[in-house]
Amino acid sequence: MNSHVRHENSAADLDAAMQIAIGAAESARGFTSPNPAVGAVVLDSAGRIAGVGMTQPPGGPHAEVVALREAGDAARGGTAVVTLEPCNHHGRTGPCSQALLDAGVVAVHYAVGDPNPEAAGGAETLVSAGVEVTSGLRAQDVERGPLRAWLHRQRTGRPHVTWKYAATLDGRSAAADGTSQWITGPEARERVHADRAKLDAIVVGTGTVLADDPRLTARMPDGSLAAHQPVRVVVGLGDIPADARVLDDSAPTLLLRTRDVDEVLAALAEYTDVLLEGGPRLAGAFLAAGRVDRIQAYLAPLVLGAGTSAVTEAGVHTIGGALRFRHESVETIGPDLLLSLVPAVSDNPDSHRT
Ligand code: AOF
Ligand code: ZN
Repeated sequence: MNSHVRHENSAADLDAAMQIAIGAAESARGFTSPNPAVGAVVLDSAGRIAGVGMTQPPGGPHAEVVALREAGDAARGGTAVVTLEPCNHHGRTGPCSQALLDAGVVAVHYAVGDPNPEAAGGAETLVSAGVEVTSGLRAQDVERGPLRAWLHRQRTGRPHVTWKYAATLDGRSAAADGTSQWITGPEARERVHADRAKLDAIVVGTGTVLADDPRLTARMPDGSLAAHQPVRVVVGLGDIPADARVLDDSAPTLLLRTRDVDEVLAALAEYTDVLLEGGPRLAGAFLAAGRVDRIQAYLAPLVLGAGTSAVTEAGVHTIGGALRFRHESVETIGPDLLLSLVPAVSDNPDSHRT
């Protein structure tokens, strides 16, 4: 290692760099599947930002390599801040651990270890070469944020399922006459479209297609299509009309003639980040099967007093059997609330959940 005294990055500088890396990773979500969306920042030897990178589409360079290229010679004696442990394998690209060593980086701070056994080991390689390595910086933000679905799939082998719905204060997703448009305000709708543009697949039941004729595309505020469109998936035994909007050519569409939740997930095994958008029966089936990994509940300050519930038939018959969730975050979005919830760990031994 260099014997001269080098600039020591403060904890605040590293934290700021990690926040930039997380932002970079977020911007790549939707474009990297099946690879994780990773972000990287390279600081020069004086602690200034010299390069920022994010994972490129499969076959393209990893985040670290993009950031190192931008930094060029400024990486020598510098520091890399990365959301995921640098890979150690010759996959579609060379090992990032080696790229960091070749560039002369002397410190690496990453948030989350790589659970993929093929790619893991980057930290060890770097330490063996005399690089200062730490892990855990903003790990929770990364685990809940850009790497959430990918980590879930690495752990379980299944896509990560978010059930998203909008409902009134009394839990209705449609009025008595079936009308359901504009429960939430324009701010929430914009958020939904921005989130859609980062997904791999959106799932709905045939009933929703018949009732609402949704497009299920990710659109920009001006109505144009976002750069990335998730695959649209329609689940159910019933037919949908040939002129349903979900069958237009703005995004690919998959028709799954089943009602079994695990058959749906098996058919979607190549996807990582999946959104379940309704309707109430499909949501109930996923909830009953314990296959909802996160809920995004948009609560609008309206009362209908009648109309369709957001969920029907979730397999619960008594209060003791209620499916319980805890909130990860609560946001206000215009006039609405967005609750992000995850399954509460159950202490009920009869529960299907663990
Ligand atoms: C990193 N930086 O930006 C990403 C990493 O098929 P490959 O060669 O592209 O490798 C994919 C694996 O590499 C992936 O499963 C994960 O373990 C790691 N992804 N690693 O150092 C990155 N995207
Ligand atoms: Zn890599």
